[in-house]
Amino acid sequence: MLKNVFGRREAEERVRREGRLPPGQSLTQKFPVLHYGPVPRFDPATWDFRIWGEVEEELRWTWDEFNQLPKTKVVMDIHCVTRWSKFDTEWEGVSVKTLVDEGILKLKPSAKFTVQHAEYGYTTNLPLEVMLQDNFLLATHFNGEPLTPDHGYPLRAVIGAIPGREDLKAPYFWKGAKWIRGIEFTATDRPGFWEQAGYHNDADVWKEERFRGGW
Ligand SMILES: Nc1nc2c(c(=O)[nH]1)N[C@H]1C(S)=C(S)[C@@H](COP(=O)(O)O)O[C@H]1N2
Ligand SMILES: [Mo]
Repeated sequence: MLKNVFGRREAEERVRREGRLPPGQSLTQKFPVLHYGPVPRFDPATWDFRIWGEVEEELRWTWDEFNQLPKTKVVMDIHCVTRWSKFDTEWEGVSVKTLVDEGILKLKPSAKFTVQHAEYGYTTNLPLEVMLQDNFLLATHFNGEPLTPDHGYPLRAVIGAIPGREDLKAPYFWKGAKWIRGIEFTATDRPGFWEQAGYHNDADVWKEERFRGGW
């Protein structure tokens, strides 16, 4: 693998040259684990995924049903606000855009924003148009393997940057909830867990929108 052939610094120089290293970030070849609170236990008998809010009909899937939805693979670069970035990460899962395009999810015209709801009450918000981008996925697999418990098993949202797709908004990685259990579509914007704690609402990695205010 590349990471064994090149050292961290060389790999970082390469992505910098390629214009893929956002300001203030540094490349990691590890996969840091970052979250608030404990790692939840997964019980397939009681787990469900719910969609509600500004939708024509509410949806609820069991774990079996969720796994029958159309699957998509996306390769992207992920950027944590604590300054690590991980490149060429491969995710497989369900694209919200695909659900809309295939008529599985019917949004009301009043749906303008989204709130991801995860275990233990973690939430994070995104404008609808960002969740419908190609760089947002409800992922079950990372690099070909099911997620590990500490990275969000059985299901997590991921958002990152797709190289060459400067047309897509690329927020920091906290905008992807691990252990996600549902999505609420809303008419007005509702700040999530970190957003209420002072993190920037838009969180654009290229504009370095880390925190609200001047700190
Ligand atoms: N449920 C939940 N999801 C979360 C968080 C959290 O605290 N709780 N932290 C976010 C942050 S800040 C980051 S950087 C990523 C980290 O994902 P990782 O642990 O797989 O690297 O998860 C995000 N999703
Ligand atoms: Mo983060």
